[in-house]
Amino acid sequence: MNKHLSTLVLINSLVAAPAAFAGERTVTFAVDNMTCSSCPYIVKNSMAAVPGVAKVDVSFKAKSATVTFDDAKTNPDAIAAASMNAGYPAHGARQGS
Ligand SMILES: [Cu+2]
Repeated sequence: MNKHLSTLVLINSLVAAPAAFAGERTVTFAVDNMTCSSCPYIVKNSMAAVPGVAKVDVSFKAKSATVTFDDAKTNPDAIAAASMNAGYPAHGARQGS
């Protein structure tokens, strides 16, 4: 298998079977201070910058952020702190999406 092909296989397996990775967790936070449609991008970028975070979906309408992360590398407190440092306190992390 050449290098290019193996990269494609890796990407496919990440997309197709995220639950197969040990230690992966998804939590949903309530996020304060999102007042316009640009805010979710800032929240998303600040949470995504935390090492170990794999995926962030922010809902402006629901004022929430659903984050998938590797719990060997980070935790909900660190993710919430990153958002808070950007001006958007995140709290009430609950399991699942
Ligand atoms: Cu805004």
